[in-house]
Amino acid sequence: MYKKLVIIIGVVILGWGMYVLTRSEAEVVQEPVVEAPVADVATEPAETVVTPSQEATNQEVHTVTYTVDGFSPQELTIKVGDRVVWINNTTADMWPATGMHPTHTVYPGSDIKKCTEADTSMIFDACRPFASGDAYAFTFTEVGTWRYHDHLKVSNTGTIIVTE
Ligand SMILES: [Cu+2]
Repeated sequence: MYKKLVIIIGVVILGWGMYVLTRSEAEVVQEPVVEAPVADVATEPAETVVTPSQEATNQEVHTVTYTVDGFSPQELTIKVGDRVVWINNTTADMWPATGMHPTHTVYPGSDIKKCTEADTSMIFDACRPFASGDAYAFTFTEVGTWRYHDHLKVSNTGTIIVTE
């Protein structure tokens, strides 16, 4: 009789002990999962990650088509940092470049003399003929009204208006 009672009490204590143990274990495991990642991901890294990625995705790419009638649209308003792609839809060659012809020095830093440099990505000048079907692209980093022309057919002009 006494032995049975001891066994029952033992089982009860053991059961309670395991309950407490598993419960506190569950709590210990749950706490970091719920608290730590939510605080970390939602506040700090989210902010530092969003800013550069927003900058990258904020860049819009605009298309100007070069046809027998000239550049279309003739005037295009974009935001600073946007990229413009000129697509040559004529059978002739195309060479978009900033004014004035023939020096191409109006857009800051531009000069047709710099076309011999290895990196011409910062000057608003195609620097060479772009054949039918080819596309020239330029990213505008300067605010202003920038007139350009086809260096191979100067009467064809266009304007890119870059706003803040
Ligand atoms: Cu020119």
